[in-house]
Amino acid sequence: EVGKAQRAAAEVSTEPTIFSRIIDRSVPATILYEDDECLVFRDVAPQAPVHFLVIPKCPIPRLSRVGPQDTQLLGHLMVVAARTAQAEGLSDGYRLGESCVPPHVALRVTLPALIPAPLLAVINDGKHGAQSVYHLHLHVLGGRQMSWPPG
Ligand code: DGP
Repeated sequence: EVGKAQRAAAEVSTEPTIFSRIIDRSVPATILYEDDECLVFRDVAPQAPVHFLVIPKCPIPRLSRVGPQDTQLLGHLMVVAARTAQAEGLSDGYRLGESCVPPHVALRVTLPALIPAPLLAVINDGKHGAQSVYHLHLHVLGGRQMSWPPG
């Protein structure tokens, strides 16, 4: 669990994240879909042949900060995730919410005994949830067989 714990960051400020800069186009990303409420773009470190993120344009930092006023928005994010998955050709299914494998997991090839198996999660909330970017996001992964349970 070392890698995941290192990658997870505590929520230290309410400053805009890298995702705000993707929304305003000051950081480039491969954008798959956009509307007034959300943005969909490919993950910079894909963990499957298809791996994209669905984010609200309003900067909700994490799932535990949502309230009743966000009910419609959260439903919209899931509908957009499903429609984008269809557009991406994921007709054999996909996973909504799996998180990433730590970057050093590639070392498992050479040091399998020292490096833990990839740790998977669903929507990451906070430090214990191994969240690394504090702008709420859904992961969508597909194009390969997923395993269960996530770690
Ligand atoms: P999480 O661990 O659930 O907070 O995942 C954050 C994801 O965001 C992670 O899979 C990598 C992705 N990511 C981080 N920075 C960037 C970036 O600058 N561009 C893109 N496209 N994705 C990013």
